[in-house]
Amino acid sequence: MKRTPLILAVLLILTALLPGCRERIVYTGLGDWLLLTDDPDDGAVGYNAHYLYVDADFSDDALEFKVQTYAPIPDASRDVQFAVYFDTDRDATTGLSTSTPGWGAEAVPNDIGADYMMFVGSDTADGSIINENLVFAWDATLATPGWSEVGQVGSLYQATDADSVKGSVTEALLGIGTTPQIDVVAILLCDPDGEVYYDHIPDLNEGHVTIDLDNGSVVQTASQSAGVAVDGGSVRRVSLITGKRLIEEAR
Ligand SMILES: [Ca+2]
Ligand SMILES: [Ca+2]
Ligand SMILES: [Ca+2]
Repeated sequence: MKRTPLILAVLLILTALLPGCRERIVYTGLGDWLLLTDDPDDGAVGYNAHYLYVDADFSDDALEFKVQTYAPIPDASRDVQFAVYFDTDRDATTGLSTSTPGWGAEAVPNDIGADYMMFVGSDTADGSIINENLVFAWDATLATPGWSEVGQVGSLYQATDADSVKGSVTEALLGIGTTPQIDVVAILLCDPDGEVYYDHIPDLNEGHVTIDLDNGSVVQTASQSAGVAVDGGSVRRVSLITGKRLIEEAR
């Protein structure tokens, strides 16, 4: 039978004729990535965020995230902190938000109320390395509501002189269960020991991305067309874990 090439040709043509049925999927080899946000080159630091992806395989329990930068990061384990925030109940009044007392806009995930956070990197609060590559849940029952560790980040990728950083979190750890949709914002803290630049993805005040876990698709609520909104720069140094100011008072 010689029908196979014909069928393949028809499938190829159909694929080409049916654009826009899904969000753009970028093929990078073995794993396929679903583009969440195209972030402007808005940083004072060369390697600020460009693309935020989630892995396109929604059949398993793991959500893997990748941030791709405009230039290579010298040493990703030291030079960036990659935090992905999850509003799993899609309620901006629960979790870390702009209304949380004592947290500056630099370290708050835009318009969502983040109930969980995946943190890739090391917190450099108090001058020592703590809180490496952990998953946190927001605990409103604490005397001062804050992040409480619930597990570890998987599939870590923190190379030297590479233009991406990756980590994964299980849906079970996020307590997602049968929740069909979650809202997501990421912050890439660039050069925490040097210039310090908080790159919000999407940009500050430009909303969030919704991931539909049932359909394996994403909805961007942010408008990227209004020009570059410059994120909070290095005015203050605030820990992404504690919301507290870092050592700037030392001088
Ligand atoms: Ca950026
Ligand atoms: Ca929430
Ligand atoms: Ca940004």
